[in-house]
Amino acid sequence: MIRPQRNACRQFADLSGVWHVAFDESDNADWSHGIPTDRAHAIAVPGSWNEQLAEAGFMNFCGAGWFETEVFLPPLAPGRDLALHFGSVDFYGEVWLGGQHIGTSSAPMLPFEAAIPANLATGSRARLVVRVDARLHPDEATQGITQATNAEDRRPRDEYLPAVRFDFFPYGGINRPVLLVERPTHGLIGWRASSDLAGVTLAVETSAGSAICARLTDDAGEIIAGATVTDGRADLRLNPAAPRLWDPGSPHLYRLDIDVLDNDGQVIDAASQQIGLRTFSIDGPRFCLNGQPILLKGFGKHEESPLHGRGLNMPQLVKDFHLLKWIGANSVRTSHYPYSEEFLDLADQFGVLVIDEVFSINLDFRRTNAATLANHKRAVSELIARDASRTCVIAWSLANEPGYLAEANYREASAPYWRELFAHSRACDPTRPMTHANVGYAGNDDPAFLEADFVGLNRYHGWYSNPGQIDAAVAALRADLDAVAVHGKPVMLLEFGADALAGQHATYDQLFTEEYQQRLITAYWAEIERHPATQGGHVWNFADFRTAQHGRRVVHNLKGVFTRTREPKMAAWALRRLWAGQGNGA
Ligand code: BDP
Repeated sequence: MIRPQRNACRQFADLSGVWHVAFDESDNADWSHGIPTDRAHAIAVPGSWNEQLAEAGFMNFCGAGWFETEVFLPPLAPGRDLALHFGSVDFYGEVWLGGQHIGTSSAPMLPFEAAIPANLATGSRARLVVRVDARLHPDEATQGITQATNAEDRRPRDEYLPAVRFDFFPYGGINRPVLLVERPTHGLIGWRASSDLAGVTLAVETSAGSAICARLTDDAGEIIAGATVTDGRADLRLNPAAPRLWDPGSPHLYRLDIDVLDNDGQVIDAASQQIGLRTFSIDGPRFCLNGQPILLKGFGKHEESPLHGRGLNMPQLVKDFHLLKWIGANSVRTSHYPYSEEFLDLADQFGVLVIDEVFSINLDFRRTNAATLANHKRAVSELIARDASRTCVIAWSLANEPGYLAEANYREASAPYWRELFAHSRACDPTRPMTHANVGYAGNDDPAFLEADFVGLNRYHGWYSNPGQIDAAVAALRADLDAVAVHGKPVMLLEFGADALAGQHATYDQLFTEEYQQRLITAYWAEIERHPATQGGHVWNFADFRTAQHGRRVVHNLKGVFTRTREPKMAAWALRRLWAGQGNGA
């Protein structure tokens, strides 16, 4: 799937705006020909329905919402196609145009397309209906649960509303833009671009044309390479004379243009992307960027904001990248799902390294089956297909906190699963390191560590254990780091932190105060810098975020160092000092 582009060969129209939605509470409606007007609510797309339609009673609705709008379909010239591109419909989407079923989503939280049949492209308006289902399937890589299965499993978390397997709100909606795409019927199928310190290697797939011409351009000029298409493929290499590298301090980007030419040298298809020259590697126990050791400093985040829910919020996204730079972070994990392509654009431009995470949270190995593994592989394949040519993406995280329920059979059930999943992922991208985020309950002997290129740990000593006891927390952290260092692989602390209610203070170590959050993060950071195996730390979380309703949360998870509206807590100032190398954060 090629990201929608605007150039001489490809066009798109953005269908963002106010649509209508009707909710099917009985779960048996067929409104594919149009939603009932007496049940329709105005809704902004992209955007989640929960906060937008809270007053209408849908804050906690976790079921099917039928969205509708009208779209103008231009008349099509011969050799041209129309399709609808959905950035993400959470979690599943079915699409009808003029009453015809034209598409179904694939892996949740990733793009999918629906081809528009030629008989509809007549230069007229058509009704577009999208059924959005906010319930995850039980055999998804993040397994869906209901209040009923929660109770059957005697889970500690059967008190969540809506029922979820994770600690964030299950927003429903069309959360990323919907684009009407016009493009050549035959042309580019896709490409894989990777860089090193000397230039760019490009592999292009096309269903038409006889040659590929690629250009790498920056303000210093342009270099051009050409190759003949053989069996639908062409391989190219572009080496600028004086290569300028990409890194967090100087994220220099080139523009890569790819043209498909016919026998007469006419351009019949074209696309482009931004790309930087960099390497990321593991050298013994170290991470290296462009051959130099690098300590990863940053955060786990979420895609969410007041009112928008998980809907793409560009002003907030831009603000977040300015805040990442302000605080001195160099990296982010896309906890716990693939983020928007707009996020990755900014990460490339601001020089933020990304650990790109597959949507798989708290995998319960009492309930995995062949379909779970197949869906997990599909989620990996589709994420890598979307993001493999991205400069900012340095590693893949294949799951967050599997074995969270400390299942008795976790080790034996998960070992073959991890072997197969990691092997599949490496076949999809042999160039980037892979990891997963381990939870303490799964143990320091998690079988996934054997498959991973670096060890990822989430640890909450000083919060869920040793509350209010920073010295004991750091001692427990050190014991964990020592235990996993035996693998001889770099170790990355992918989550640590403490909730703090902005404005809550104390002179002693008290949970939920800004002082305690700051002191705990500062003490962890000293241990991260001190421990020889540890190559980075990501604070949980960048900003406070909404969770499902639960006795442990006061509306939000408050582990953000920024509030949900992005005001800094004391810990944000402390990290800014620490990450700029200005003292101990106190
Ligand atoms: C970790 C999860 C994360 C939670 C965090 C917490 O990976 O999603 O939000 O704990 O409890 O276990 O704050």
